[in-house]
Amino acid sequence: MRTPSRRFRRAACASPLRGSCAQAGFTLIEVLIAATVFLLITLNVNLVVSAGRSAATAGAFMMSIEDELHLTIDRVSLALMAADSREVDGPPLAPASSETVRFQTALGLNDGRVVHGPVEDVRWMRTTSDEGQIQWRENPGDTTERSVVWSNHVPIAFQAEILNNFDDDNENDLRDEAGLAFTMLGRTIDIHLTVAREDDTGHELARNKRSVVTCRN
Ligand SMILES: [Ca+2]
Ligand SMILES: [Ca+2]
Repeated sequence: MRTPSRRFRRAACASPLRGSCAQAGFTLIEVLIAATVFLLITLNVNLVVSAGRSAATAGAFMMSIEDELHLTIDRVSLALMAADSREVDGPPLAPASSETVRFQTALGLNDGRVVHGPVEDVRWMRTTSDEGQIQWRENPGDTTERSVVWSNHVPIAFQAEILNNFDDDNENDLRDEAGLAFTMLGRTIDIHLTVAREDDTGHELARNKRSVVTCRN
């Protein structure tokens, strides 16, 4: 009586697609090698897919930080661009800086006199021990006050800056600047902004941007 193994080998020899009968069939070692190779390929594919997913997630997270940073600094810049430079209060000359600016917009002339809009301000407000939000306010402190939050993820200090040591730690020509920092020279206002958020693993990612605007009046 033929064993199943012998029948398999004979069938393999009979196949026109096979080479010599000496090459037909698989030894246990060949099967083990094939299984090991298959396992290694599967593991590598899983690693590549996993790494790809992580990179895509990290990229999307970083993009959301960049979006918040650009949107916020654009809003601050547009608000200050319309300000009357003679009615801007708060920003000092560099290397000092402020985290608040108060201003009024010049609406136009009436009988040769400049007509101003309501008082507005942009300020950093602490929400946790080391983080805060950026608020725009109209008629601040008044019963008619209106306010809008432009960002919720602004750290207490600009990236890599150490507060209250009277040093420019991050070498950007500002000393002890906050996560939102204003300076002013003539009609030009310099804005520095950092946005920082923690990802799912608790790792903090931060981006910063500088914008220089010139008041129209
Ligand atoms: Ca600095
Ligand atoms: Ca410092």
